[in-house]
Amino acid sequence: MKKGLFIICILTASLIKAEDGYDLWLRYKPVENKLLLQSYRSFLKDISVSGNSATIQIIRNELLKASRGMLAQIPVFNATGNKGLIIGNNKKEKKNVAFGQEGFAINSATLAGKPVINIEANTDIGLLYGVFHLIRLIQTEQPISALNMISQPKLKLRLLNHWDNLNRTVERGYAGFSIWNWHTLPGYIDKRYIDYARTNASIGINGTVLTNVNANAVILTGPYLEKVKALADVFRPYGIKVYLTARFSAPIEIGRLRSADPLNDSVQNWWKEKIKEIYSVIPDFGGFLVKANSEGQPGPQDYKRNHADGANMLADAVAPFGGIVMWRAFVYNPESNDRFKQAYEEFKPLDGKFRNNVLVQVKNGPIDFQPREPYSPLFGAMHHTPLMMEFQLTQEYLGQGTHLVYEAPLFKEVLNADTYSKGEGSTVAKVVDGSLDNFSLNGMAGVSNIGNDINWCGHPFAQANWYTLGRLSWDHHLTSEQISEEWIKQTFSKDKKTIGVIKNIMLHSHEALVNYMTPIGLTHIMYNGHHYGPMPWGNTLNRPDWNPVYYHKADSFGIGFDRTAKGTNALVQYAVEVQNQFNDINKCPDEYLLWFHHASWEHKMHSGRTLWHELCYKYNTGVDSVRSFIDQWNSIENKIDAERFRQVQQLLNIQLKDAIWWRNACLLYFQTYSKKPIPSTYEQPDKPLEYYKSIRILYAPGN
Ligand code: GCW
Repeated sequence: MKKGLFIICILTASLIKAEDGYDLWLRYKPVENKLLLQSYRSFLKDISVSGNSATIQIIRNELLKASRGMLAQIPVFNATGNKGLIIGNNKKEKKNVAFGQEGFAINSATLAGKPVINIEANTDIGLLYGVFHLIRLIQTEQPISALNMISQPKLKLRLLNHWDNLNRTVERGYAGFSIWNWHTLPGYIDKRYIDYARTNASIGINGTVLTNVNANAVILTGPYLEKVKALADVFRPYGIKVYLTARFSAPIEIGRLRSADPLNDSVQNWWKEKIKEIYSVIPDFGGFLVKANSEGQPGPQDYKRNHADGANMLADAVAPFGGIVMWRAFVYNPESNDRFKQAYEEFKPLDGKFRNNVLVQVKNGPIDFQPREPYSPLFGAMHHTPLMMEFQLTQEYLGQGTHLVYEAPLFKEVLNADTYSKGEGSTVAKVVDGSLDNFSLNGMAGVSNIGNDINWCGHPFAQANWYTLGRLSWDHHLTSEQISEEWIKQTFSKDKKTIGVIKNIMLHSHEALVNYMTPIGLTHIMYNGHHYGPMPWGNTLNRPDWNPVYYHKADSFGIGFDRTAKGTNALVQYAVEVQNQFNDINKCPDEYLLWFHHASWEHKMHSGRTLWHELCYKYNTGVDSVRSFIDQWNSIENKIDAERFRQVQQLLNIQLKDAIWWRNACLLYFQTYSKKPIPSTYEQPDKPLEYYKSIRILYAPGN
């Protein structure tokens, strides 16, 4: 028996088996460090788990799976004995406030002369999180013999937002069709639903909005609620609540009312009855996410009411059941002279007018998930309303399913930004976690990048962005580097050199993309409609604020959007300290220059180069970075299984072509205004602008 195991270990170590990526970061591969292996084995040999809830059974199964895979050992479960690993609910009358509802403690101790590890929590879900934490320590090969820790999530709502339609297409989805098979639900429970819940629980995600914010009222009808219930039943023991998007005009579309006016009694009653029905089917239903009066979606403004009127109507109806409403601030209309200012203009006057079970959900930047945006000024402006962060995991503007972009640096940049709204140190993170204004209701959402592709996310590295959402919403103090290292060890390799190479690629990937797509604060210059590829010349859509030329404003003088007092004055939406960082064209950080200034082609950048030269430099740096990612990736060929190695290699090659496409198209187009040559030290475009203008991608995914 022992000999057999030994041979298996040798085989797995030398023949890196092909992997399809389905197991994500829960691969449970054999521990390589011998000393640690011994220690893990001794702690996980005898496990005592008390209780018998569905969650406790999940804990047992997970530990069994983890021990089998990583330690080649089957643990003995003994509910009463005080053995190596003791997992137990805090039975004391008084709950331990340090754990809260979802937190846990892990302590190493000695019991009757034997070393033990105790995992303690106030709830079974807390225990599950504790167990996943311990498993993560083992997967990443950290010592566990001297643990003494307490962990509690910094945010209450840690949510995925699926933009999944009922016909299984996914808006801005690049990983296949929706994993929700509405047709076969509720009768058929796809294994994926369980694996989805388990994977989310492993990183602390505790809620999921199942449907697209461009909502379909049909989801609120009886037969569909049965389907939602089936999913909620699967997710519950994993600590995951289900939420839906509410189409504001549902009372008309499925309720036969003539109006959806939030101040109308019959409308209010309709929602009350509907919500009662939902809770009778799903007693722990989380609540609603709403996109209203944005991009053609119905909303309270259709009846001359405001966002608070709309949100509060729904909030009153879900309140008796403990539900919440996440009301999105993603609004803009063509009348404004600057789309940047819209959300603030509509929402700031409503601060303090929302019920206390409403959060306003704000995209990280003022425009729309662009490669780099300054943080949305709303984060410094709403001290009487909890603001929920909305990040986009799906890479709509970040190379979609094709480019390798690790988003943690982007998210951290926003979270660390200082709003100065209550003096220095009023970071966006403190607004979002509620500590700045004392909100116990707080949260972070990520627009999902999950689909039915075998590896869930399309690009093997896109999984890291899902992982990041969970880890950052649990603890936003974690660094991009820590998160990447954890993820790499669990997903690709525990070899030091390999980790170093992959980490280096990941940590530079976002900046590389910014450089080859939208350097120096350029924004929204992508292709119309599907948003893949460059189209800085775009000027044909009816709404000016959908056209790239609206955003870059290139002319013979220069380029960029003047948001100072001489321009649209959007800068006044920030605190004075922040205005001072951006106001002066000579002091404004290079990466935001064209967000706030219309700068001359001759403008002297901090590097000493002119703006035109800097643009050429940045676009070329971006392309060079991708070339270097390819070299780095190739250097670890024998360290990664062939299947995933080749997948990433092929995608990186496409990414390089795309980066060159972006660089050439943008530089040639902007050159028609700058009238300056691309310095001869840089690679020259091999085709004329007309060629780039003629490229059409008719069937891009995700529309
Ligand atoms: O980024 C834009 C997308 C739309 C999306 C919208 C939103 C769901 O292009 O597809 O619609 O944002 O966030 O509501």
